[in-house]
Amino acid sequence: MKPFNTITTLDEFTIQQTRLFPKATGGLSGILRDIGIACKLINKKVNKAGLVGILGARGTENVQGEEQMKLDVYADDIMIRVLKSSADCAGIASEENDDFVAFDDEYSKNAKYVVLFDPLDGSSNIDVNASIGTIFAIYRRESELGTAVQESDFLQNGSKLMAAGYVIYGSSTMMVYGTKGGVNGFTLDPSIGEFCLSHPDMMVPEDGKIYSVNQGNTEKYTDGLKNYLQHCMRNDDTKKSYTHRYIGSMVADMHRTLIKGGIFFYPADSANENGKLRLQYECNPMSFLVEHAGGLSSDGEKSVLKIEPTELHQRVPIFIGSKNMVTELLSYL
Ligand code: P6P
Repeated sequence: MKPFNTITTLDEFTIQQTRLFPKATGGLSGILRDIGIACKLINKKVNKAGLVGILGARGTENVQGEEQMKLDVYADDIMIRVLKSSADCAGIASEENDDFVAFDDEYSKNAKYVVLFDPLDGSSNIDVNASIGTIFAIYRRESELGTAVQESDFLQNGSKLMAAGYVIYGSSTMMVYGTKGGVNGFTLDPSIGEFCLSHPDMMVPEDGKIYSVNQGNTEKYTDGLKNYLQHCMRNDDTKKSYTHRYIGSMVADMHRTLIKGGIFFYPADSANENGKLRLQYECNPMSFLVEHAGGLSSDGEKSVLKIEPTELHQRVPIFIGSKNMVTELLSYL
């Protein structure tokens, strides 16, 4: 039995996990370590953005037509540079880049994994100091080892994910990642520069009372969704009372949902027929985490993980969180 004050770092944990799978080669541990390094570098900049003149807009737009913040591009650049020098990543796709990036050196072409990421999600919150985060999704490549990765490597459905997670830059900096073996949380200890296991075996509470949605869009919702929101806001002794919480940063809203339970949703509406959030580097990684922590995700009809991707930056509606709350909402659709 380890003494109570023994810490388990992210590296120790991923290597312990590797030992559980005899055929594992440690490639996944390597990628998670590299993502941890990249996010520690991003964290350094995020924590003092106001001091180093890196706040604010960059005067450019990304493929989504969204204004790029200086920190968005910095985070994207760090993720690409660290993963390009990783022994285990053959290529990446990112919210900030129109197309995927195949790493073309011989070493990378023989790597087994590809990584998709949103380097700094919620970046519109940077200037107001609200929590933001990096979201990542790790797939085993399907194309032949030794060749450059193909677009098909990045269009695999969510049930094929090997691992997925996020780093939240909040009151503390935490990495939460999941594999089919479960979901675990690691808090960055700045005194040793290590992510240390702080939330082992995370499970989404089966029920909750927090609903998280941008209610400003209500008029554009279907009648079913409007009725659900009326249900949430109705306060009488025939039902539990609900609380509305919406940070406007998916990582922050999802981190709260994972820990406290509740439901987060960004539905389609009359202006956005597929909703706003991207399937491959926002909805799939979060759905993978939540479903492996005992929760539910849906696009309104089926698990988000069952959606067959057709484009790198496609958007999908998402309803995700505590099993009972997602089931209740879906009954209104
Ligand atoms: P809205 C941030 O821009 C983001 O991509 C997610 O992090 C967040 O959940 C959503 O958009 C917020 O969108 O339309 O409510 O501002």
